[in-house]
Amino acid sequence: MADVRRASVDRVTNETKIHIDIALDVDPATAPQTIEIKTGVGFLDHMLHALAKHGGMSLQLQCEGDLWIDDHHTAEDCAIALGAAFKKALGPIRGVKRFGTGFAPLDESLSRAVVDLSSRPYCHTDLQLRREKIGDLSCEMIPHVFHSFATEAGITLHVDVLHGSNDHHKAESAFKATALALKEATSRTGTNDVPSTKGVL
Ligand SMILES: [Mn+2]
Repeated sequence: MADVRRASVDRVTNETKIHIDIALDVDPATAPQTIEIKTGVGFLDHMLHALAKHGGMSLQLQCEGDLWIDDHHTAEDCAIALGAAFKKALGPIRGVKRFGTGFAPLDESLSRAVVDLSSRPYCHTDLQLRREKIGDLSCEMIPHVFHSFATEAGITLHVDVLHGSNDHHKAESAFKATALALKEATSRTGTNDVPSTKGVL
């Protein structure tokens, strides 16, 4: 297969210290899928693991964040660093599909995600979350994670929970749908074309 698209990112502030190794491609022979997420926030680990798994990525992500304050800086900064790593691994937008759509059910919940590797950061979310928290992750941070990731990655991302009743299911289906959309958008076309009438993205 073509070269595995990889990147590493270190992001260090007074609030969080993050290291990421990402690979956008998996090859059972030369680059098997490996995922290890340690943010200190269990439900965030679960969501990022689902994103990597179903996005066909390998992802190592370690974060030492100021969880004695709350989960805000950790969730936000992991999403920012992941967006930066994704963008770096992807490189110039050429030879890829650019658009991707994902639908993922989890029992009664169904989510839709649509991605455009547009180089124009935009994010819309409608996740219908009702609880204050899921595990140790504040529900208000879940849309913020999508927004921070999309902004830093430079992509257009729309994520909607179409229906559902269990907040854990809704959130997980939203991350899985996003994973499927990213996987399609980043998949290679076998050409070196820039997928834009402008000739540049
Ligand atoms: Mn789950």
